[in-house]
Amino acid sequence: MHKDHIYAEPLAHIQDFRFDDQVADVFPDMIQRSVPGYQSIIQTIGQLTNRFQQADSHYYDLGCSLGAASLAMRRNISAAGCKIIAVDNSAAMVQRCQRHLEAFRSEVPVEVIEGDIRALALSNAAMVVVNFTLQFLAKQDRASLLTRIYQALKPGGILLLSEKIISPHAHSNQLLVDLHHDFKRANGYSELEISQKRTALENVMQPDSIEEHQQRLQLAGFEESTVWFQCFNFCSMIAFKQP
Ligand code: GEK
Repeated sequence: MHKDHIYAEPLAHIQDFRFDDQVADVFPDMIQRSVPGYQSIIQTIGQLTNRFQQADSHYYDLGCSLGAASLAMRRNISAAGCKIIAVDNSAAMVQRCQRHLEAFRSEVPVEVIEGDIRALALSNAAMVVVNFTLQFLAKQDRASLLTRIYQALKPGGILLLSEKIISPHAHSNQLLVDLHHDFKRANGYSELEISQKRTALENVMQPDSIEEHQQRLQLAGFEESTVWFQCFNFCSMIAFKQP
């Protein structure tokens, strides 16, 4: 696993963060050291797949990066006639994702698509995973994606939505940010790396609060949703379509 040193040296000009070759090469290290609970979330995606799988269905991984969620779903599908569709608009991610998936044998087919999830046709879904991807879409594009996901889900289907979040209360929000930065320091990131990465993400990633997510999920049609994981300013939710 290549170590993430992308922001280790002072940069004269910090460009907006992009999912290019440089990022894709260090992505597993970057996400493990930056997102508290990432591995537990991936494991739980597997557990949920096992529980909510339906035969003859699609399983979507939207913003799949290197395919960690697709691999977790694939390991847990035993029902017949299932297919995983993994989508990302970064060519660098999609190429590596394809290779990762080919490195393990499985009966369950996976289609890896290079494309924008905002323009993707969705259908016949037992489960849709949006693991830390919605936060990269423009705010005005988020509701329509969730509505299309709800419409594509079969009765009894679920959406797994993980996001970096903000707290609407300034004091709590600052504490969550500080605790997250402590987590990054403990994982070997320097002050310079933390601050340069923060600047790079500023225009690219705009988090919502949990309340905003819940309202949006409800408006999209989801009858029920729950936060099943939170660590500092990172959380993961499950939204249900009634059986
Ligand atoms: C994981 N889910 O390891 N269309 C398609 N892909 C997009 C779009 C878009 N409009 N916008 C961003 N992406 C993964 C981790 S990373 C999260 C997801 C992070 C893609 C982008 O190219 C990147 O690969 C991914 O969403 C976000 O479980 O790096 O914090």
